[in-house]
Amino acid sequence: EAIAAELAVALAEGQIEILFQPQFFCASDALAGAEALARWNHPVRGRIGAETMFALAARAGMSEALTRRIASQALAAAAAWPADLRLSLNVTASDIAADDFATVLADVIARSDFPAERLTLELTEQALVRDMEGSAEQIARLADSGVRFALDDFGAGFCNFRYLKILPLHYLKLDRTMVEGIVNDARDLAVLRAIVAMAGALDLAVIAEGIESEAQLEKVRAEGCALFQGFLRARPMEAASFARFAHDGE
Ligand code: G
Ligand code: G
Ligand code: MN
Ligand code: NA
Repeated sequence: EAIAAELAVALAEGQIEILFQPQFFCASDALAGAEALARWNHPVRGRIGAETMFALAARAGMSEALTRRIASQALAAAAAWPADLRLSLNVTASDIAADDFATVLADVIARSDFPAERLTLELTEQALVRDMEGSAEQIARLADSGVRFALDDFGAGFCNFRYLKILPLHYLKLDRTMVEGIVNDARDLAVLRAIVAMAGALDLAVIAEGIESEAQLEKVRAEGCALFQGFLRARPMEAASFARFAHDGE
């Protein structure tokens, strides 16, 4: 099919680009690592976002090839970072649905120069709904090898608390809609406070996403979020820019 051929060209010719968005510790403002955000720079159609790209890959039966490429590209870049920084990768529904998801990822990690212990995989609830128990098994296998897991976009959709019970999670990543209103809306702040308390009871570190103002940062810090990410401090950047940012703070 046409899409499969185009994706094959994209993989062969390096049209898949990965941007890295810095993540920081709330307490110290120190750099903690980065989230890899992939996109397809198509020579004719222009920039294709990750979601569309993965939908096309799924249709073309190329999900695994795309996942392998993005993961290995991101791990290769991260191998040159200072050794205290973590890398976060997003995991899609088609990844998790594959029976050999854990094996594929373990293989990519083994071929890289980046240790499993510094890798975080961000899972969305949407990625988990299809087969939660099957996914949980594969997630547990990767967790045993040192990979950490984050539940991404928390608060954006239907929250199924069962994920919190059965998955070996390390982080809870708040969707940016959970952060947007906390400065001006008492109810929004109350929801944030309750989630942070729950996360604390479950021994999960909270990552606040979409921090765009100092006032928001002050609030998530005061409420006890461990980490933050957002345009206030840093936008997603090219690999070389992030490497500079990581080594000498820009
Ligand atoms: O950066 P951007 O606005 O394109 O991100 C849009 C969405 O695409 C986000 O929800 C993000 O999690 C997802 N995404 C970005 N990069 C990847 C990737 O490499 N793999 C997967 N599965 N999703 C990604
Ligand atoms: O769904 P996920 O969390 O994986 O996707 C992260 C997305 O959020 C990326 O597309 C990234 O560009 C975007 N993002 C990160 N920080 C901010 C921010 O401060 N404001 C807004 N509007 N988007 C952000
Ligand atoms: Mn994410
Ligand atoms: Na998110």
